Amino acid sequence: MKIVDATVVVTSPGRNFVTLKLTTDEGIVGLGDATLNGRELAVVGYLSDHVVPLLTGLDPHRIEDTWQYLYRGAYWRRGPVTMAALAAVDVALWDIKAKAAGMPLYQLLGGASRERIRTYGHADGRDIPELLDSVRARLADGYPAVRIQSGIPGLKAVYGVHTTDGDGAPVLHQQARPLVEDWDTEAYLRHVPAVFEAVRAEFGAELPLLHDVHHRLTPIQAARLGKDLERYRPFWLEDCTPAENQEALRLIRRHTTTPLAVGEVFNTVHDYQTLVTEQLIDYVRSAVTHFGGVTPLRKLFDLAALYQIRTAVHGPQDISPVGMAAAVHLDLAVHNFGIQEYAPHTPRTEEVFRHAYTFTDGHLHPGDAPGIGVELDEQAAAAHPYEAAYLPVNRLQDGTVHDW
Ligand code: GCO
Ligand code: MG
Repeated sequence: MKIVDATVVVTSPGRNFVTLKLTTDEGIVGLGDATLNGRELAVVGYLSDHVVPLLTGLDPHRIEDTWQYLYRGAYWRRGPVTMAALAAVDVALWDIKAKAAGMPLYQLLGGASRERIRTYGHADGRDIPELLDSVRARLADGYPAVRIQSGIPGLKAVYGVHTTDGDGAPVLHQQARPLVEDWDTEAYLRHVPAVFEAVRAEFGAELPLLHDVHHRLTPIQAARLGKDLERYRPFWLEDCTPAENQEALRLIRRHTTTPLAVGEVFNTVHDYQTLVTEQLIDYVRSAVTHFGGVTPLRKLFDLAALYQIRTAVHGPQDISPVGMAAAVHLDLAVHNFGIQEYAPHTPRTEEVFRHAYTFTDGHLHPGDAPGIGVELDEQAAAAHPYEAAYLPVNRLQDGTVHDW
């Protein structure tokens, strides 16, 4: 079998998605997600100008070899643009291989290790009463675990507290220039324990509660927050510091038993080396789409398994249904699965990407369609052209830029 065509499709049914479509001489089509929120066209350029010309004529069955050829062959390694482009090729090749085998992808990855995939949903509110309503709504949706994010007294806009349009798309992400949010670390550190206190008081001790710090603290601040939250038994504290400084997690780990989750902005196993081998974290959080695909993410998961570290694939709405499908196949197959983040895509997005994966009673299943089980409706995609959109930026109250 040979690849005879490679096309990059950009569509914006509410937010931008970048998809690579590979076609073989046997008429098999494979899809891969290359969406990098806020920097989409950089990946389009990388793919169209530098990768697509190399793909035609290759044997799609040689997934590992193609990955190494594109990764080592570029000489310039790593980075989100490169690894999103590689991920799209890798997932499209797995899609083709599984379709050629007449099997859903999870079968080629070793078969199902469980019946279904436990997820967590997002609850948020501008204040605690609004957050409690949102937790109630997620529980009504069936979610077995909930991430809680709350507005902070005195701050006008913070990460994770979204306003949505009529279609459920987050308004914050539709800005033609980055929206400016504001930040005060002390106000945040004072408020979060009160948020957990209120949610535990309302919903009891058993509900798994997660919280995303979104890279905003110093190591000692993160250590303090981890300690302050221990009595509420969080499921995890996510991205408590900017973890490109992996050594920082040593200090945090010495001070708290609150489980730690890291990795959504990482793109290779090297970014995790200290964190995993020194057992400084409990969950690895990379997305298939930003990590170079199923091939390298599986290797990370196997390394993590040696240290009893579990998986928690990043699953925001800015991963397309193609990237989400690949994640759900991997989740079903690996032994050290932990939890999957999941926020359903909008109806407009689901018209463009029809998927076999299902969400029932708070659990995902990849379905049994051959391949990853996603079809791209190119006509529907063409009706939603690219729109420039940035992620927000964050400033301290004196105007200094802070991590968002
Ligand atoms: C999460 C993430 C996202 C990111 C987003 C950036 O835990 O789901 O933090 O909300 O901010 O994916 O594009
Ligand atoms: Mg996060």
